[in-house]
Amino acid sequence: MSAVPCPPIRAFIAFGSNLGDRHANLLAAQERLCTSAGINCMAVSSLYESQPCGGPDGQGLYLNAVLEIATALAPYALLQLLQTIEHDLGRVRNERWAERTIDLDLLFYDDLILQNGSLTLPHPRLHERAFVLLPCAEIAPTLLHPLYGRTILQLCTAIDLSGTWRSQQRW
Ligand code: A4P
Ligand code: MG
Repeated sequence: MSAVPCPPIRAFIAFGSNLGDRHANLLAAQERLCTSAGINCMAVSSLYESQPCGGPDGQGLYLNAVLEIATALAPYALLQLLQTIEHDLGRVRNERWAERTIDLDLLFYDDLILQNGSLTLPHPRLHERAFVLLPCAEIAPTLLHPLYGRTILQLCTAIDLSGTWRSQQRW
């Protein structure tokens, strides 16, 4: 039996960077993802600036975005690819929510619901984060959260959106 889903799955990836050249980090991650085997890039949000949420004091602002892909990769293969790209772009894992060159989170993999040590789907904190919901709402406002039964736009109305705003920078 093949582990490769067919037809391709619709998935969403969150990008975040608040260390080094944030814009270059996001661009490089997008370039790597969109040229990877088994991935077609379908839509990308604008870039968003955001106040750091959690983690140590004194961190710089984040640059965030969300990318929609169609993928033939299975969920764990996709997670592994994201982590390889993070590593190649200089991601160092130390304190939780510490500043980072690049964070690539898998938000949704179709409507799959999953929870284990290495992968939770949908991403467990996406529904409470303006820096994820605002860019996601730009490209997929009617996407339904499979656990909460609410669209991305509806989730946006339930949280405080201050602290995240559209960046002047373009891709
Ligand atoms: N993991 C489980 N599920 C997933 C998933 N759906 N996508 C596991 C990606 N990874 C997933 O992640 C820790 C572990 O989560 C991984 O080993 C993976 O197997 P990590 O990237 O090593 O560490 P992290 O990102 O610091 O941890 P965590 O808890 O995932 O952090 P979050 O929730 O991603 O938050 N503030 C602003 N303004 N903008 C941001 O982008 N990001 C974070 C990170 C905090 N504050 C932020 C931002
Ligand atoms: Mg992460």
